[in-house]
Amino acid sequence: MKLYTAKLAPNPRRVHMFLAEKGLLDQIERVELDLATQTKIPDHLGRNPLGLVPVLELDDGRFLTESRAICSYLEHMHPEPNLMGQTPEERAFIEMFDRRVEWGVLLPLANWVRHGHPGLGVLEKPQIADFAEASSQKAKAAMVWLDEDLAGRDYVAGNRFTIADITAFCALEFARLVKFKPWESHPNIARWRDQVKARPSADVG
Ligand SMILES: N[C@@H](CCC(=O)N[C@@H](CS)C(=O)NCC(=O)O)C(=O)O
Repeated sequence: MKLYTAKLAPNPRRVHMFLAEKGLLDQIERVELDLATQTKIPDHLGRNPLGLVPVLELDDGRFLTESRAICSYLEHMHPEPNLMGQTPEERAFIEMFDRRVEWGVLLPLANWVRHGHPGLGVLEKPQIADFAEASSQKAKAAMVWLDEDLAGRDYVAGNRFTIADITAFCALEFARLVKFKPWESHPNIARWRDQVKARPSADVG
């Protein structure tokens, strides 16, 4: 298997962190692509017509895209440690929380960064300042419910670390590019982030 991926980008980082938690980081070859020049060319469009990373090339030559689908596949192939739930109920709730932070936290933060950071103008054409501003408002509002959610439990999806923590953590790390540090004003996010940041997988970019 081979992972087409990129440094610093939040979705590839989700998969890197997931692999690190599974102890698989060094077992899968990683091919780093330059997002500015190597994702919208025929070679990569052949792997993913959307021209995005991550893409996992399976041993039979098929290309699996979408971070969560890649993680689901890895979870089935390497069930321990469990990151996506053991029982039908647990799996469903972890998926619910993971999608909640993917759409409610990662999406507005990514749009804020992509439309608001001058360095990402090469990927986002046109960059729309008003959209960056609107996305920043949505992201800030999301921090309120995330902080409230985390008041009642240790991790995003319950009392143990799961894929939902990986998604939320990678989203917040990416937002440091626009100097967004919600842990400075939201105590439950701060406590949760400290716990996640202490894991070795958090250092994998
Ligand atoms: N829904 C996809 C999103 C993938 C995605 O947006 N990847 C970004 C990096 S985080 C990318 O490849 N960007 C390249 C570009 O915008 O040209 C997933 O979960 O994997």
